[in-house]
Amino acid sequence: MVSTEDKVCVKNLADDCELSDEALELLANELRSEEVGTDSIHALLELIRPAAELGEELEALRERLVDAFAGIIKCSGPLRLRKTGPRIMATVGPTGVGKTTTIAKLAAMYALNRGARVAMVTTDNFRVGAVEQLKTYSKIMDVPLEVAATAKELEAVLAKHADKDLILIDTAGRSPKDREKLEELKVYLESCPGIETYLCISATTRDREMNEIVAQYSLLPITRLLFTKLDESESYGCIVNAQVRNRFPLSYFTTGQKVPEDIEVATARKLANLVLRETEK
Ligand SMILES: Nc1nc2c(ncn2[C@@H]2O[C@H](COP(=O)(O)OP(=O)(O)OP(=O)(O)O)[C@@H](O)[C@H]2O)c(=O)[nH]1
Ligand SMILES: [Mg+2]
Repeated sequence: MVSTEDKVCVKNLADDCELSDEALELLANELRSEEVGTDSIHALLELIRPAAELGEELEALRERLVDAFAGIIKCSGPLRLRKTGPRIMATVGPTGVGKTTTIAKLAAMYALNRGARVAMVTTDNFRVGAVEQLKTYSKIMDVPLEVAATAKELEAVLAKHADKDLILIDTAGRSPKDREKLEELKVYLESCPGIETYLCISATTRDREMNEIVAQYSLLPITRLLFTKLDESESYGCIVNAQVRNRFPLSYFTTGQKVPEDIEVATARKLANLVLRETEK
């Protein structure tokens, strides 16, 4: 026979479960409204479920959820300079996402703020004004700029700047649908060893398009994701989805047009606070 004490205990447990389900459902809704994918929501909530089942309050659970992002989101940290030889990074991505601006921000950050020896390279010699955009930054920052349109030219430029700490390569925007141009870019980037390729995507991109961009650009030797225009985005779930689905670590977030200040190293906590609309503590 079930005792009264047992009945109370079972009832309390059921109440706790209902409360924990309610809290988890509320948090799931917050994530859903930010367009975080079902797969990521599930993974995040599983990490905080034990605390929810112990009856933790909603606010404490939300704080735990911020921490849980670190359990599912992979970030690379900043570009680390090497003791010997230059670190070489290239930005690639769809047109107009902010690749050139990002190169200028990184050049300024490393050359001006950290005193590193930096060179910039652009592949883009065919569009009116494309070289001028970086030339202006090159003059202001006193950082050399080279044009290397072919793999052979790139090889020569990299050899010329072998004494630098950091070489930043800016490529022309390509539509993810333009397979031929992407094939060309692949040959270019793979022609020289040691180039780290950062796929730049605007945070305003919708989930479906983003999947298409990552799928098409995966033809290239992508090593990192870099999200731009966070300041223009209404939601941040697509950043979570892109990282979790593709496993390329997140590198930087850019947050405006100003060079060099509008760039931040991507962290799981920063992303969590953006998604959950919390201010960084
Ligand atoms: N709001 C906002 N604007 C940005 C950001 N990054 C770049 N931009 C702006 O976006 C526009 C395009 O930037 P670019 O750096 O030329 O973009 P791109 O990817 O090099 O473009 P293409 O070379 O034509 O493919 C410029 O007006 C930049 O000022 C950002 O983080 N936030
Ligand atoms: Mg550009």
